[in-house]
Amino acid sequence: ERGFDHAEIEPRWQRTWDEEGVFRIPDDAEDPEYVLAMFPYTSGELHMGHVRNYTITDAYARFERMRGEEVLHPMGWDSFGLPAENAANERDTNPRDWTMDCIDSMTEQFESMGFGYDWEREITTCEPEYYRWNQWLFKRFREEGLVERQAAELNWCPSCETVLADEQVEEGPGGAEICWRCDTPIDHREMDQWFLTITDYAEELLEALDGLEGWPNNVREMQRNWIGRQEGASVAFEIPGYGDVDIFTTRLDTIYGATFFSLAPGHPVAQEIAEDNDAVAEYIREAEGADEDELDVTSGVFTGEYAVNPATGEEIPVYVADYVLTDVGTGALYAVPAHDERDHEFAEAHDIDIVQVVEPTEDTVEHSSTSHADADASADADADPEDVDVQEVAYPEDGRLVDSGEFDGLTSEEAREQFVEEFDGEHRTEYNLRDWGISRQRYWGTPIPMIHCEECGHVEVPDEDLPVELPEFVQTTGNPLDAAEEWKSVECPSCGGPAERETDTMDTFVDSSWYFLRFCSPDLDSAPFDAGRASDWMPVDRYVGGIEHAVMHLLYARFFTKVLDDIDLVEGVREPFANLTNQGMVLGEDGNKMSKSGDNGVSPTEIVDEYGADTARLFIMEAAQPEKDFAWSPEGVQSAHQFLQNLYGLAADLAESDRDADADVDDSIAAYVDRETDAAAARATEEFEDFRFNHALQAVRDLVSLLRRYHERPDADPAVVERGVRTVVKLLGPVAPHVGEEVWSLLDGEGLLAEAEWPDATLPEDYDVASRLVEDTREDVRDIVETVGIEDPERITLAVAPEWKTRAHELARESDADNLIGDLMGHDEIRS
Ligand code: ANZ
Ligand code: ZN
Repeated sequence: ERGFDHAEIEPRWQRTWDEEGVFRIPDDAEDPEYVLAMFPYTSGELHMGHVRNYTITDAYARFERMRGEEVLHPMGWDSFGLPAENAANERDTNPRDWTMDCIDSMTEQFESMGFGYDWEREITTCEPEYYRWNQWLFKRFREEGLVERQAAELNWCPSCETVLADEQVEEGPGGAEICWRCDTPIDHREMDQWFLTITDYAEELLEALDGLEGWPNNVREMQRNWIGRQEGASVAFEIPGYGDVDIFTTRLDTIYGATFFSLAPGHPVAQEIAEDNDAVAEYIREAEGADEDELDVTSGVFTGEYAVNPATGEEIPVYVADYVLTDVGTGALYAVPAHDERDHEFAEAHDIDIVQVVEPTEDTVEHSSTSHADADASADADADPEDVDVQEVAYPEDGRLVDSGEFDGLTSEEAREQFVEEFDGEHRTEYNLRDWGISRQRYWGTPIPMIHCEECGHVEVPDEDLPVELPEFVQTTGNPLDAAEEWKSVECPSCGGPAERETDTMDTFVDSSWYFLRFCSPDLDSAPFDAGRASDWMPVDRYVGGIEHAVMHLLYARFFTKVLDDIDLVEGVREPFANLTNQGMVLGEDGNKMSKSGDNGVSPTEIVDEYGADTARLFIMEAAQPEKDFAWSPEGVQSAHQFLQNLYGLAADLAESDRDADADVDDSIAAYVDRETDAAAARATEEFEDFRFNHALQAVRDLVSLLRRYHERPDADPAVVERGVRTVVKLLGPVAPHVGEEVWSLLDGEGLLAEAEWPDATLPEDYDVASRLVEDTREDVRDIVETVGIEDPERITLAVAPEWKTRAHELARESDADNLIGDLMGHDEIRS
């Protein structure tokens, strides 16, 4: 058998695809299948994680194209960000040149992998043609009231006299936070920053998660937690001399147990008290400089004031305490040490009374984490309220009210409901989600299109002056934009007087919040994207990328999409990504995360040089289903390579053999092989649709071994073998496209394989029983995974497999389809 020379065939087919425009999608396409991988940060180097990510979308895009779909599969560059600035400083170049070099080398690496992108739609976020639309959108958001200027706490280096991004803060001796540049311990300073008020969309962002059925549950859950809705109430407590102060609570049922009252250091009443109270003033000053991460729950100061509990009429002492956050709820709370762990700790430290007002019931004790509820301990044995000693530890669960005046005996839930009216409160929903601060004090990002004028305040840069382009890069200690005196000084667009440009740039997550829309019309210079086309082409049908983006990028992109729909820039697109897949990690041979710095890294370039892109692609896709991690394996790579060589050998053999030579064909075996071919096609198709490429490839491999064995028989029908191999090549085409084209042309296939028609995927009738079994089993596995919560389906499959086999054999005897099922099961999911 002969082999192919990957170094010769791969570049040749890449050129052909390019010349034939195989991956181009015309603007007048109606509703193409939109397949997208999260675009890469321009680090300059492609790693195996990228290769995996992009192989998945490429294979799927090729699959859909062969099925006759028009496919939009674009690529671009997430090219703003701090690493470019750091690299430029280290190498004495500038961020732009460094970034452009990275893009060049990454483009080359992408092409060498055979990824089929519509390069005419390439977008680069650091180009003014792109980022001007960030600026334009910022203004549209501002018109909608979605941009606010708020104070935010920032890292400040007193020696460099500059704000530091979080990434520029390093850990020094003794865990101190120090400046990355000069090692000076950093301060925190409150400074005004630009915010996008994503909280206005909190409710919709949360609610709509239920409808995102094409998303993994864990990502939806992470977003739910991040948004963090809390149902509660607000009630006013009077602080004589200072008026009514609203609190927010999720536990209104505990109001009779409130023994003190706490204000956040930033609460207006705390500030007011501080005016005549030095101790409080001093405490607030210290709290503001402190690091948020080292929160001390017991830190606080008594103000000398008292708040009136509307339930009891009692006066409880008012503290200013660090654990109360200024921008959460109302920034004020009543504290119930008996039923809240933080309040309990604070009360112990400050010698405050602890009064129990909720008692466990049988039900709650059983489920309570504070009691030792063994699975089989009976409820009544443990339900003794005496077991709960709130003087020792807080009892934070629901239960029945005690010591609550006329309301004793109510359940917590009933009390929460009744007390809202009883104490003149209001139902109130709070979210953990905060507004999105987009100001970054650095150079390599989109300039925020604002101007500060002494006379007029914050003035927008007029649309006709967009883009505000970045000035030349200079190396300085602080933000290079602050040093760009000439760039900074402008005429105020409103009064014509001297004014200064905003020198902050935008968080690069702004760039990635709408880039998927730009792909619809990447060169448009009158709007960020063509509204009609975007409305037709969106949402992205298949989005693939890392789980590390579960919250920020994916939430911001959802937020942008909703706003853009609300301001009629698109129509009827409320969600950007219909289906989402988070690919797992590629681990080193040692099972640790593959990294460049560790010594377990495998460079894609080396693998491509040695074995070719198809081998790498095939190995990666066979190793595991997309969501799962897998370890790099030289044997696996070898095996993938050998498989491709064998396939090529078989095809070369066929191409040379005398096709109508023999008449000694055994028709029944030929019919069997034919049927196997159809079955493999049907099965692979289903698995491709399900994103289970490893299963699809297993079916292909099994078919190839059958064909090879059959081909060696004297009674083989060469036409059947050839039909089989043609089918194999088509099924393999999305994953190993170069070898695919080569074999396709050996067999005189018509046109390019990349544009050939996907094989007919109807399962032969007598395969019904077996295929349903396979389906059922998969359902079982999914059910088990869901219920048990085990993350390793492979192990579960192993566990249920014997049972599956028994059932399969029973059914096989009944249906007389024994050998067919046996064969199908030979390539069951048990392997790996
Ligand atoms: C009284 C109370 C009694 C509360 C009790 C809890 C338990 P979670 O933890 O999600 O339930 N809270 C309100 N505003 C706050 C702020 N600005 N900073 C820090 N904490 C604040 O959050 C809701 C609870 O957090 C609220 O309910 C409030 O304490 C506290 F047995 O009110 B609770
Ligand atoms: Zn002005």
